[in-house]
Amino acid sequence: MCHNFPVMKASTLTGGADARTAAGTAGEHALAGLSREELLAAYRTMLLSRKIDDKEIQLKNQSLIFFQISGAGHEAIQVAAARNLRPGHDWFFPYYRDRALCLGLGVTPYEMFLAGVGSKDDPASGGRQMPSHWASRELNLPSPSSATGTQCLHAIGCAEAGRLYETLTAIPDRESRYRKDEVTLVSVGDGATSEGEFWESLNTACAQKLPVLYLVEDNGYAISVPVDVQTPGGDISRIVEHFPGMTVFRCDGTDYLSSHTALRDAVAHVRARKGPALVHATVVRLYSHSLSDDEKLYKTPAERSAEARRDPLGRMRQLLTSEGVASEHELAEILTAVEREVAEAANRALEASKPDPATAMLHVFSPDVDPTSDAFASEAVPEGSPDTMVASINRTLRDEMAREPRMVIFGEDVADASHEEILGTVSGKGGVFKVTHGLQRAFGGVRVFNSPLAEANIVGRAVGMALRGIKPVVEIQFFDYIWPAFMQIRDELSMMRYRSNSLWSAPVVIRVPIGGYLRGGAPYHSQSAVAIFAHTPGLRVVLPSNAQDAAGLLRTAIRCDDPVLFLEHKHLYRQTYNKGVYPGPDYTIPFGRASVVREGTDVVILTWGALVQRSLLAAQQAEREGISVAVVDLRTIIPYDWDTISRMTKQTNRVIVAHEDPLTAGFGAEIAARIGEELFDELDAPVKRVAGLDCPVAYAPVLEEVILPGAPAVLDAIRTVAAY
Ligand SMILES: Cc1ncc(C[n+]2csc(CCOP(=O)(O)OP(=O)(O)O)c2C)c(N)n1
Ligand SMILES: [Mg+2]
Repeated sequence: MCHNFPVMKASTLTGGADARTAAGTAGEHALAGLSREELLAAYRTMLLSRKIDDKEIQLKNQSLIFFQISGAGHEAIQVAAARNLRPGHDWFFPYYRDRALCLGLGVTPYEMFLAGVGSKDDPASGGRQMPSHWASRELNLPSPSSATGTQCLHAIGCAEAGRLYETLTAIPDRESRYRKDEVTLVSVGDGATSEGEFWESLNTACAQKLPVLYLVEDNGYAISVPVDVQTPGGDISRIVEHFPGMTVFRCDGTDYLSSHTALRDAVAHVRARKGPALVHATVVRLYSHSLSDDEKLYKTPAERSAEARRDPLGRMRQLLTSEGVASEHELAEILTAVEREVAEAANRALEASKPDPATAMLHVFSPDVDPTSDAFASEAVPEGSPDTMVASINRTLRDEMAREPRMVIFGEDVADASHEEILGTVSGKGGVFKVTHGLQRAFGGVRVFNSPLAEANIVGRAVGMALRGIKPVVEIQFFDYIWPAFMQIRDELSMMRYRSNSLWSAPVVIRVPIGGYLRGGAPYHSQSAVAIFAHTPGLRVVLPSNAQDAAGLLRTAIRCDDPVLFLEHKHLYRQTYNKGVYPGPDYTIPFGRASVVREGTDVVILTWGALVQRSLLAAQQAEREGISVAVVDLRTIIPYDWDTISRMTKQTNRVIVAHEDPLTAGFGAEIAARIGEELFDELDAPVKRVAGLDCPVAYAPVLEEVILPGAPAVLDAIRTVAAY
């Protein structure tokens, strides 16, 4: 959300003029079969929503809360959605404007104000999220982000999780985790439908006929950008209705009866497992985008007053009185009661405690399962003869799939063959590097399957599944192509636990082939940029260099409760020097424990990945020159093993950090800086970095050889540091 400017017009709620000019549709609908109680309850929630907005605006202007975004003008469609769905039974992926929806589901005004004041008692985030990011376990309301559109893919994963629980009978507690007729609701604005994630989600919703209900609340604007600029033809449902299997419903989202009818029919459609549906509701954004925006800068006075005439509250009041559902007096009583409730809730929230500053670092990772602990230290129980790293990873995945019925594997080309009936005739693909070969054959296409060629789709769906306890271990085919998923990784996956104060988490493992030294890998099959992910709080970053470590670290990744980026060096998949004997089906290695792969007394090389072997070769040569070099394989970057770094620095007093990432802002810079800060007195030479050049990896082998550091570059560094 954007927030820069302070102005906001107040609610026109209590004025009746706008209501009188609103177009009523009540007669046509004969009250849509709704009882007096239902209509009044709906009205009350709509009114409550508006009054909370207005109170928040007041509090923001008094600097008692720090952000405000309103749902004014969207209340009718949202309450209709809430009243046609079932909190705690169905699942909900709303967006920041869905106040009335969330009130209708059961979030209380007090909880809303707790978020506004940033209280530690805010049940959605404990003061970590902006207001209007509601979350609740009881209501099946996962923690949302502010990123427009990412929630669409979570909704897909959520709906898939329901289907997985329905299908995978080996999951012990599955009955309590899904409902046969559950619906997943995802709501977006007209602007958010331009995000790729919306379209990626439609692909999967339709291809898999998932029970997902899209609600597009089209207020004609994305901040200041009008919908005709946003969407070809200015009408999203005209485009979406051509998706095979999608059913579109349209309604005037400012008219409660029209909204109710559309939602009732759409929910019934999805609940009956007839496929996904999309409700396109036209609404009005009665206030500026947020309190930081001033819509007078881009909406004409005529446009603004036309919008005000469609105020859903005014229209509802007119309906209720003209149809004899309630008198003006009764509506006034409701207003008084709502205003009292809002004032009391706000006052209570203003008294609530703020978070303790000492808690700022809590909930970055799981407080329950610590993958750095001795609980993950185990003895290898070797089996068979030495095999490659690729074989070791395949075996580990196989053993974990057998052990954990909630685990699923998906990504591009990871299945053996999407059309299972041909598996009798072909041996199967099983990944472009064959890491997942045979897993679909062993565990079936429900648990091992291909995704569309869409990286955000892979990670976003995995997040949605993990929210419900499925254990996705997904593959991004090449590190070079992880970037469409970066939004999902950085703003969703890694942030889910922190932003919700551990109410929700998404412990997904993302396996990614990484790195160069391939001869011909070129700029798009050789990238290494580990440091970018190290700069993503909430994500574990693991990079094994040999077969046995790969097994132990991957198993820890799968069994821990944090999101893990598991980086598999392509060049190391099938070397002979890093082969290992499979260490058994329960072998785990704690994160944050480096491996001293060579002892030495004069210089220590801190390294990981493909540079481990190159450093060893350089160390052997240096030995012949009379320099004793230790080599430390960090194995995990987040967390990194400071104890071992510190001990080895004290032992040798001369340090090299060697990695494949480009030099500038590589993770070596972090380690060097920390050694400089904390161990300066131990150093007999400046910390030396050996790294890739600050350029992409070029195709021609002669270029690749100078761009990526090899043993000669490490040896040069050893000589320099030793001679200092
Ligand atoms: C990915 C992303 N890009 C940009 C923004 C900033 N932003 C917040 S809301 C918004 C407009 C959204 O418009 P729409 O989807 O129509 O919803 P509305 O606010 O109109 O209800 C923008 C650009 C964001 N939050 N996320
Ligand atoms: Mg909009």
